[in-house]
Amino acid sequence: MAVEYEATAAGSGSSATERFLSKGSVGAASSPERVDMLVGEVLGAVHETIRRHEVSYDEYEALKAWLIQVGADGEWPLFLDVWLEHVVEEVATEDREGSQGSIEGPYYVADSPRLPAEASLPMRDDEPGTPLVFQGRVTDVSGRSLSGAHVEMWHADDYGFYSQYAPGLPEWNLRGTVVADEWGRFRIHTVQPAPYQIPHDGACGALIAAAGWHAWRPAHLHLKVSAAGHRRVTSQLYFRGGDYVDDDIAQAVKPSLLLDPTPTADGTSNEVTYNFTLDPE
Ligand code: MBD
Ligand code: FE
Repeated sequence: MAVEYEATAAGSGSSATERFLSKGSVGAASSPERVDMLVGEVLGAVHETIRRHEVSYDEYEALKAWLIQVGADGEWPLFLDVWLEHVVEEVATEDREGSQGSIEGPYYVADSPRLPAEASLPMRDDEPGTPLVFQGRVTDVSGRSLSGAHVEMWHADDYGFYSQYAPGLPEWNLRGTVVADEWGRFRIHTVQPAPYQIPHDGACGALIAAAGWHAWRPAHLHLKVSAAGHRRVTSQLYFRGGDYVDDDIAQAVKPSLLLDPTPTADGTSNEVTYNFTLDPE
């Protein structure tokens, strides 16, 4: 069972907003014709829902207050990545031949410490959780080694907290960029993450409570795997049979992303092999 903890919107949502804005990634991505079509369609669908279900003024005002609160809580990255990103990811990667991926989510940080092909992620001396050895190989679609590929990994700790988004954790805790060896191999020592609970004191938590949903994502490892001349794969890997694997609030689980770790001979840790195949650019 997952460990209960106090997730705060103030702690994680607002730092995700700040980081996203400072990336400067907000800009004109589409022509006026396309904006007209996309926004027109979305608004048309909302209008249709209002008519079909006879949405009242009270409900309209509740929506208005809630939308304002999402911004005030800094939870737009959380809201969008939990409820929309999985479809954007599906559309963006449907032509891939190589490894499938999943959503990035709100807690990626670029430029994590660079580590050799066999390495431990930065962690505290007494880092809680079952040790996990995550190993594999990065190849192209014809099976050729991608020497020196970068395997970026970030994940929550045993309590479901991400460094840089929860107070009290070392800056790069459980985040690293592992450089694969000349055969594309890597071996990463870390600990198994816990399931992640969406913060419940903010607007997203209020929506979840109002709709009677649960607030959980299954335990997951986040990865970005890249090599020169190849398409980067952003992925998440899950633990088969774990809580919420079949019921992820972010709908970001795919069968090819399930891990089956096995205990090592001495029984002190789990070990799993997972290989990545990158499409050409
Ligand atoms: C997460 O850890 C996450 O990966 C996503 C997609 C949304 C919220 C929290
Ligand atoms: Fe996550």
